[in-house]
Amino acid sequence: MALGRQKVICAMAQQLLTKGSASSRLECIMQHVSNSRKANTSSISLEQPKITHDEKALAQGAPFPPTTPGVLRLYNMRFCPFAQRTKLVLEHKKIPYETININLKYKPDWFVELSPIGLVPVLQLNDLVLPESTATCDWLDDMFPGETRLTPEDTLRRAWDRVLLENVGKISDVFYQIRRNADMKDKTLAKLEKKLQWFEQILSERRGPYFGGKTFCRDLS
Ligand SMILES: N[C@@H](CCC(=O)N[C@@H](CS)C(=O)NCC(=O)O)C(=O)O
Repeated sequence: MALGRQKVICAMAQQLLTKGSASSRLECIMQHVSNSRKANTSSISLEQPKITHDEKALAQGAPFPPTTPGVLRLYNMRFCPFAQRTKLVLEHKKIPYETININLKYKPDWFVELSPIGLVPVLQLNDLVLPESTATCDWLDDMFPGETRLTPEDTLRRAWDRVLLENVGKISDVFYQIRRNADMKDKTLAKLEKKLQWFEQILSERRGPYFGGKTFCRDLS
């Protein structure tokens, strides 16, 4: 959680440097951080929300869909692999939530205002707004641990999972790098192979069918 929150604060700080007056952005960041401290499991409604994943994406000009107190909301884009991380965790933990699909080419103004880094996924619960897929997954995992826990209790193991996620989780970048610069193909593939060998070695030391070893754990998608 600490790491997740740190990421959010860093992302917000980055935003602070690039947009708006420093003092008003700082106020906004402090508000986000203080709101995230207030949220807890009991503030989430367990009723099935009415707005589902199949709704049309909202674009510029679309009115803001009013929130319902206690209803967890996911701002999503249907083909966004990052938002799918958050969705997978929500589904795995059977947490009721509503989905607002966003047209990312023509974002509604209210989404730009609401989202600290301008990207999906974003989770919203009452006054809490949380961006960044990994931060949302960490937060959900901390809020709803129990049998559906996805990250290890062991803090060092958890830290190592983060190392793997940050390094090997970005494998898709390689395909884009090769597409952008075909001359670098051999060098890029050699780097990828080295990384995969390192990953394989760690996985074999974990002796389990899953990334988490013997138990199911968040994957690297
Ligand atoms: N690091 C972010 C990446 C999220 C991201 O890149 N989302 C894309 C959609 S897949 C987005 O919102 N793009 C809109 C834009 O770039 O303006 C995360 O893991 O949540």
